[in-house]
Amino acid sequence: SPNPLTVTITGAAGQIGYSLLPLLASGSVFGRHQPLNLHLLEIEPAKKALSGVVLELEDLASPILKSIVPTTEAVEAFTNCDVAILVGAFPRRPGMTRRDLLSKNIPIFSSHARILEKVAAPDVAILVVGNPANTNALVLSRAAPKLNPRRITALTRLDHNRAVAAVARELSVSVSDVSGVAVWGNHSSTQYPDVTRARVDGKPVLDRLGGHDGVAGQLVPSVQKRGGAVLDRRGATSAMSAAAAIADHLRSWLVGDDADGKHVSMAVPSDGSYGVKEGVWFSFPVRCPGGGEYEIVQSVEFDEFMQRYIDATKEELFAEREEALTLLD
Ligand code: NAX
Repeated sequence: SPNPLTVTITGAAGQIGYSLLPLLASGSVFGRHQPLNLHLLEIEPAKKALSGVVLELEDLASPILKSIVPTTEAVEAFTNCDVAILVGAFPRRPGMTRRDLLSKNIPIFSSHARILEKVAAPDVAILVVGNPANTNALVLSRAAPKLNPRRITALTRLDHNRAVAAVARELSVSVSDVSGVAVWGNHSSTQYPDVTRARVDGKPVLDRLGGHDGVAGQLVPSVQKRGGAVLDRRGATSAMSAAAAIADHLRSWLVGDDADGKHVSMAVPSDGSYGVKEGVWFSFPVRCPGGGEYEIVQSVEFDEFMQRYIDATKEELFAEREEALTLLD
């Protein structure tokens, strides 16, 4: 069997960690024949809870789990790590602005960055989940200039999956028949879930979705506010669907199951594509050939309708960047 992969999960005793660990242990992310070492990082107050999660992980009796290392020491957690899933973050409390959230998270992500740069495997693949995810990815990259920025991505796959599923529900078709959907920009309320190019069995469906006005009035805001709807009913933020989206993101990016040749959405370092200057992590439609490569889909033609959304989310990301850079100094 292949050499074990070392996968580090930060915030492993949190809600997303609890839903993500069984997906990893069952082999549904890296395959049923890929042995794993799981390194689980938590902070002191969650140490006991983490030890309980470890008991349950042991009870999965997974044949692919070669070792489980629970720890509160980031150096131990990131040593020789091949894949880092950064879920642990300072939570948003009522009354906190995005700037407050950023200032609490900058120390976490810059310290993890410096440790990753020193002790992780040289080509470590990093997925940032903790919010503000796009800007935490930027902070990480600034604090660890030796890490290849293309190996740092942030999660917008949950938003992507929500948009695909919403189109399928709206048209009463199977999710697997829907293509052409993408999420652009920030993982925040300014994100643009583009369903105007959705296709069902390869055919455009914008008319059936109510045209531009229908989409702007209903589908787009319902995807943008979906997290709030879950929070309102469950009394807790999305966790099961977030964990499944992390699994999808890692499988597309690192294993190369590119959803039947459809593109997926991922926040990656901007490279000037679509007029988004370098310097932020921006969600684009990407194609993943496998093995950690991705390519930003280049063929989307913006109309005025779309450009307005893109400008708003771009503006927000560059404003977050400015704040992050001042706080980093
Ligand atoms: P929880 O609060 O349940 O879990 C977070 C865990 O992280 C806690 O157990 C905490 O002890 C731990 N932690 C905090 N600081 C840490 C540090 N410095 N090192 C290691 N561990 C640390 O939150 P959960 O619901 O699991 O969400 C985690 C993060 O994901 C949040 O920032 C949340 O906003 C973000 N999300 C991002 C999504 C995305 O699409 N990018 C969607 C889901 C989720 O909302």
